[in-house]
Amino acid sequence: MKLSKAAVAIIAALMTSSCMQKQQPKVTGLVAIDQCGYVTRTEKMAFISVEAKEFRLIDANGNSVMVGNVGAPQYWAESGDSVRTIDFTDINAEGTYQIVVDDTIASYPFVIAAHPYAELARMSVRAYYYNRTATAIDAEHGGKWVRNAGHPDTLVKVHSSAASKARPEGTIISSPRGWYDAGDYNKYVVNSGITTYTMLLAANQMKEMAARTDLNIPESGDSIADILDETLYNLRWMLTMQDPNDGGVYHKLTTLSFESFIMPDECKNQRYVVAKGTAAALDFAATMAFAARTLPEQSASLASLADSCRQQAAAAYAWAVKNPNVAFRNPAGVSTGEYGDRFFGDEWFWASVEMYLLTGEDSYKETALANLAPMAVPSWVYVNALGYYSLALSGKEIEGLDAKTAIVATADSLVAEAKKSPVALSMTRYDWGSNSTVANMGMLKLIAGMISTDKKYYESALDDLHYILGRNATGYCFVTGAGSKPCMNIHHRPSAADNIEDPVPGFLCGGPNTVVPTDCGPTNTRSQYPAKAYADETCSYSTNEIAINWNAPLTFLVWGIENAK
Ligand code: 9MR
Ligand code: 9MR
Repeated sequence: MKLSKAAVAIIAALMTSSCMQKQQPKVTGLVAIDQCGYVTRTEKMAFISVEAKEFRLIDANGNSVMVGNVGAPQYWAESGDSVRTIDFTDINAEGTYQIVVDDTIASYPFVIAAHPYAELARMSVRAYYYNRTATAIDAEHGGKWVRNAGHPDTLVKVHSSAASKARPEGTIISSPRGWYDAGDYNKYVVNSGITTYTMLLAANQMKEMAARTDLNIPESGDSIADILDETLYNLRWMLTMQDPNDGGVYHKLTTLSFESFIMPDECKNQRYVVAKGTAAALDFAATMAFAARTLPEQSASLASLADSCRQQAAAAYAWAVKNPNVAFRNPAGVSTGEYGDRFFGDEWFWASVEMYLLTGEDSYKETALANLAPMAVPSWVYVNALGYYSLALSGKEIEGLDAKTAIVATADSLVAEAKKSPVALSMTRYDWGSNSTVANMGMLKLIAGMISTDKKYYESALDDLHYILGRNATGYCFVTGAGSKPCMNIHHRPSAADNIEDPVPGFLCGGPNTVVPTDCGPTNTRSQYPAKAYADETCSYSTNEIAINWNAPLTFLVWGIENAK
């Protein structure tokens, strides 16, 4: 049959009309990618947990640059999903891309670049600036998240639990500065210890990056690296938490109960320093000893601060020797964060290693050896890894304590675990703050890489970062203000009370866990699968709070990745 000219024209018109056009692939979070991008010349993978056969990688103009097969499904026990791998490692040209699966599903756009995380590296430290207590956040440094100065903490009362002869109950002390711990407005020494140390370690291990990274904070432009300036804001507060009369360290500075969701300058409740404790004293001693040893290398102008750190570290350690078993529990009438810990072997180990590295005195070495235990991924409650880090990176040695071998062996077991995982993840247990567990694992691997130079540690740390930035079971990028679908409704009082839609940027949210499934009310709407048990809701303090000790390993991880090339 011969078609008339008119018929041909009609068919041609139909073919280009929308009803005949192939459907545009739908952009969804179903393709789990690192929403902040991938580093050129590294392994690049995305995961998908729905039925899928073929994928294409398209560039910013929509042109296919790669076609490949989606991998076979593998069961991920913690998420309950069968996960398939999309591997586009071969593509290294810098640019913006999308993954299209079976011509129906498209990922969010993402970049491949030599330095995809440069801004994230800044944001993760700038988050601390936003959590400063006694500083007004101005437009020049804070952008739209302007707020008044929060708690001055110059008229803090000594709580009955902390009373001593020299400082009886009700004594007024001044304990200004420091960061708010988290989404609440209190300041806790135990948690500040690991946080401050981790930030100091990042600044110390990556001095050049620290020196060139302008964070746009009030101190920017002075002679000290911005990341260090930011950290010293908290360290200087910590120094005020020691009772100069006996060297003991108060566990926390807090209201009696949590403030409601109001801006910090609206808070009017009395603040107290509460009970001294062994964990606070040892974490304080360790952090200050590290600061005393390393600050002078950073800047001559920090010599006198380092001297105070040295003296106060020794006094805190001496208090702990006299009070070796004072476990902190919230006293009657105090209901804020507890950070309670009954086992101090790891704190003794860390503090003793730091004191030995600072002073060279044998008694510290002996105490460190007496508290030797297999190293574990660090958290606020278990800190022996920090002693291993310091020793391994110090260039010094302690006979009978092979820190380098221990770190590399621990990293090896984490890498082996990730190799077994369908999503290249070392973590199998989802605790409160699980995202920080992932970040601390990544940090540990990077430190192993600093010691051994084997590239596999860097690659595996990169997988940890990919998980945090969106390659996980929830579809969220777990850092506020980053990626295509970041967490929005963090359990963070200023972010909830400031009438600004976007949360304060740069914060790592806690992440999935099944610890308090009812934090948003008795009806459990969270998944039973730990990797999916996450709620981007303000009420979900157990999955969506932020905390200083969670951001610190994120900073180390992102800085370490950015600095590695
Ligand atoms: O807001 C509090 C948060 O900062 C803590 O991490 C969390 C766990 O201690 O507790 C939150 O406060 C909640 C309290 O524990 C129970 N009642 C609801 C509070 C949050 O609105
Ligand atoms: O990070 C802490 C987590 O390990 C505990 O299980 C939890 C409950 O005690 O508390 C977390 O720390 C919170 C602290 O108590 C108060 N400020 C907010 C912290 C993060 O949620």
